[in-house]
Amino acid sequence: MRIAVWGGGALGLLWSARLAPRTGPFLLVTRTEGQARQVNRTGITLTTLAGDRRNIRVKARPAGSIKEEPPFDVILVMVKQHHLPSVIPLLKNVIHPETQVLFFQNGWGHQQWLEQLSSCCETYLAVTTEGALKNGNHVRHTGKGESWIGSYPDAGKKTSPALKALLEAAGKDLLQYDEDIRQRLWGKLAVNCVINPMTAWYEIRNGALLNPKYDAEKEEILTEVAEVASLEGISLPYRQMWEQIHEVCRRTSANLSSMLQDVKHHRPTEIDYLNGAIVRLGAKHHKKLPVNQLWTGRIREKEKFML
Ligand code: KPL
Repeated sequence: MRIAVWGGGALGLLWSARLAPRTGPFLLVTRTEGQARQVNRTGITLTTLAGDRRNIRVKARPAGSIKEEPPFDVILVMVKQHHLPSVIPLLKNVIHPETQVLFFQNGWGHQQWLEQLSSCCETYLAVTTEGALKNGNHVRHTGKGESWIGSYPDAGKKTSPALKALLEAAGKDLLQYDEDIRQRLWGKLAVNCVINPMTAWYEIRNGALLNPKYDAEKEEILTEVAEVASLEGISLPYRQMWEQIHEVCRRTSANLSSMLQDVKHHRPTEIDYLNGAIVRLGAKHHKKLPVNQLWTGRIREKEKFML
């Protein structure tokens, strides 16, 4: 089984370090030539949750050099949503009809790419709650989470042998199959729509959101997200989601959310795929969502100021 992780960010490095020793031929596809060179020279350093430091040898190549290749059997796409338009044409060069392509993006909006690709390979949505921080080719596993995949857009598809092999190699601690991945995606979306913009705007760690002074704002965002979810045929029980958001804040209390990290590093954020996407979905149903509109505007302002 030829397997690739596409994307050398925190998640891509974490998964490469954990998967490469468990699978057959493995390749990490990076955006830059410099990162591929460094990974090939020194490997990936992983600091585990327990604090152990390990060095894992992994083969890497820059995306631009992946042209004429034997196709991969499994590809885990771990780039941010806004990089997908440039990655999809490259992916098309290295897949065959049975290639299993797993998309690990945050938020809402990448489904369009899966719908487009699903005629040439087998596509899956992935949802992960793992936390990781990257510094060069060193990745620190900062939060124990879970990762789930489910086929999309063809929800009822049978698991293929290549996917079964991946699930076996990864083991349940790394990856599980979910028949109802849309529900799980919405659950994560709701969590991110509350935690990410609020932590980025106030520049606070996830745990600080447990302070009751933020309750009213969390509640306003969540109410609108649950409303749109219901219009999309997804039930997000309010109490359960409220608990889940607080559970994530507790579990990742010392972490900086990915949006706060983006703001601090002057990178574009994922606001358009989180609260921005909620506003767009609301508009599709002729529903105005002033709170999510407000948070989208706040983060766009912050981006403009920081970029
Ligand atoms: O997924 C996350 C993110 O930062 O994007 C959470 C769950 C908020 C953890 O930081």
